[in-house]
Amino acid sequence: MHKLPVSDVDWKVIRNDFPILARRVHGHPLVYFDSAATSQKPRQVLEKVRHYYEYENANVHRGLHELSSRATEAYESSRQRVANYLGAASADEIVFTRGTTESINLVAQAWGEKFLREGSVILLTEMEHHSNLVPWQLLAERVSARLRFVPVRDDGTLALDQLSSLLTPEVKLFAFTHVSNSLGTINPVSELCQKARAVGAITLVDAAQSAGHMPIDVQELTCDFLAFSGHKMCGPTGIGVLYGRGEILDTIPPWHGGGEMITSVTLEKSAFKRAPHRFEAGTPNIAGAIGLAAAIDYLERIGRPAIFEHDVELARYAMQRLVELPGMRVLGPPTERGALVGFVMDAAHPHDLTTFADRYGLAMRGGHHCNQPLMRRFGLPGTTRASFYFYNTSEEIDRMVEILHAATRFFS
Ligand code: 7TS
Repeated sequence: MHKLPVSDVDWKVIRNDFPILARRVHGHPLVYFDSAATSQKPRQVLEKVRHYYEYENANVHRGLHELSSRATEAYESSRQRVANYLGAASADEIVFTRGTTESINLVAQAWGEKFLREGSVILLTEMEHHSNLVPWQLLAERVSARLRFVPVRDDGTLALDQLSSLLTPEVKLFAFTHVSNSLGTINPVSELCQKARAVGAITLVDAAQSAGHMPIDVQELTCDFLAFSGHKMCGPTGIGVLYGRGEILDTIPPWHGGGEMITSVTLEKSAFKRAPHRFEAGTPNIAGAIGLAAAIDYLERIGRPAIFEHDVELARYAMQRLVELPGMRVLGPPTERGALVGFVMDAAHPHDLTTFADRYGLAMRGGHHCNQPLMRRFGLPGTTRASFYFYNTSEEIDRMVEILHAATRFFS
């Protein structure tokens, strides 16, 4: 597929692929700065899903008829598409799930209950989204394992100097986010995976905020598991991925029981398919998988290096403009960050600020962003977060700053 050279991407033209961005909200042009929650969807993805339902819809792996074969082929080639996107060794390493949350719960339940025992340690970080915290708390409770956390420094980066004392041989799993959804911090995945491997720990990377934003190669990163959601990368909601390294995935017992995941069933017991099908009980989200593959095609046509470059530039410009505002505190590292900025202003509570901005068509998120322990770590009730994607522009950041100036005047 033709890839545009990094500097030649015409972002203003690409924006036209997103019909929703032409909307007005409360009488103002929409400025959508909430892509970390969910991204908008380009026409190409919407059309692909519609085409599937109009011309190819049937259940997969079941009927011996033309449409069923076509649906099966489309579903399985989407799996291959995801494998290529992640640099996985085989499509068998790709499990379709409902999203990041379900992917992590699969590992916590199916892998965790088989391999963790009383006294095992699960290492996490203080910056994890609740999706990469609560499933481990539940698991720890069930198997009497312990949780341990890599602290976050004041600048929003991980206290990596403490890693050697935290990564002891009792650590069986190290699960951490690639990009923080509140701070924008980009963690050094490859380094963390290597250090974990040195003590025999399995690694899980939460790529919810990175999979659609930057190149990812699971073999280069050397992670064992990696989880992400389609809806944050131009794909539909309700579809996500768990990548699991082949040797490990094959050792995990089934999770949900039902149709599609068995080889034979008697009234007393069943035998199960190999990974990944053993983890996909019941009718899967066929249209979702096809939509996700279309989203990947779309992102790959632009090119992830170009998308990342644009992200970095928007984040840099936002940081530069935001500090002009009185009583402004921006969280997270000053450089090397993902496409989002979380901030607090003396003038108003994050909820009030976000509600004020909404009246002017500016969509941001205010609150704890499913990061309650992290907010507590910074002594904050929450933040206002502006999160960007390649369809956003520096003019929209100017508009945000204008609205925040108006909010400062209004609240004081
Ligand atoms: N992990 C991270 C780092 C996330 O940012 C999110 C969602 C999830 C996991 C969960 O993804 P899901 O698709 O399974 O829900 N983050 C956000 C957010 O920042 N605002 O809304 C959802």
